[in-house]
Amino acid sequence: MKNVAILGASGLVGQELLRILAERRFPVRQLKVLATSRSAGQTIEYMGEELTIEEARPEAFEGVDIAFFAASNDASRELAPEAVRRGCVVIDKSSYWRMDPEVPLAVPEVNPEAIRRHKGILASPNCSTIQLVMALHPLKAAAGLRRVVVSTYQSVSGTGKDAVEELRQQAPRVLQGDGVGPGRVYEKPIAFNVLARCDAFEANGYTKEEMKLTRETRKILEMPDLPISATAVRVPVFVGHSESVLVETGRPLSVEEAREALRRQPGVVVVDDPERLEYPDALSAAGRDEVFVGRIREDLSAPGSLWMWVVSDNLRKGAALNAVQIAEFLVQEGLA
Ligand code: 2RA
Repeated sequence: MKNVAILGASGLVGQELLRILAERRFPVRQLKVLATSRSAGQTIEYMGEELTIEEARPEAFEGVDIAFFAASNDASRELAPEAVRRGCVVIDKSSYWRMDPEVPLAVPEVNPEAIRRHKGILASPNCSTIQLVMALHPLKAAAGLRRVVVSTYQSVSGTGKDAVEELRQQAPRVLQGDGVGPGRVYEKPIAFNVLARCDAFEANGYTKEEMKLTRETRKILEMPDLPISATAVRVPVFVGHSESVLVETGRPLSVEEAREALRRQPGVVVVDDPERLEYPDALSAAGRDEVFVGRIREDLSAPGSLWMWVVSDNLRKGAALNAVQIAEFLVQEGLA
């Protein structure tokens, strides 16, 4: 049994963490729910018990075995080392530690060996990266990877609670003919719109989200020079990120070979039957643990390349489930 803490328990991912820990009967002896001072004092329900959110201070991690961080980069920067100093293993959802060479960036079904190298902090990748590498990993094993081009269609829950509320409020106003301007979260209306920006722009014209996909995929697959390029887009969907992926493989891979390789990948479900109009979609993926792959087809413009459509629940496998699976791996291997 483990003493567990969740930093950011009141957020969307924190709430999903509580649900998944209960669903999977993670061996929790004692659970602490922590947050920045703004949420401290609120109560949260876990397994029929009401827990009071404590303010996240270094001493709060005394006696904690595993801490899930689902809060800001600043909180991870300041508190993760303090927690580790107190004997805690930190599984961090924020982006702060992901590219640190001393910190494993882990998807248990893809690079479990990285988890074994942890020195107290482990980083869970960006949601859009996790589903991408879950689909790329089996193709890499089957035929090698030469180049990846990915376009994402990301739900508003990836931005957080306020973004979900913004879409919920804007949609009916648009339907009744009211003009809708920029909201508090997005600089343009999100309802019935498509925004070609996820996170801030970097100097190279790409957004941080697009560069996370590029940098994190290379680290997880241990391919530092993999040619990969991304476009990340926000769409008016509540939960579920979708991705259009073009993969140039090391050797030509037929559609059926690709389907077979994907079917063998734990955590991936192939939904790909054009004759029966079967392909993955966000609404069907919401609430599910798997990464769904379909629309697998040869690229007509470039022999040796394949297209695929990859969909997953960004709050579950994209964040909370991946973090819990890392913790399960740590426990079963005696690493925490
Ligand atoms: C997003 N992947 O969707 C980012 C962070 N969750 O906004």
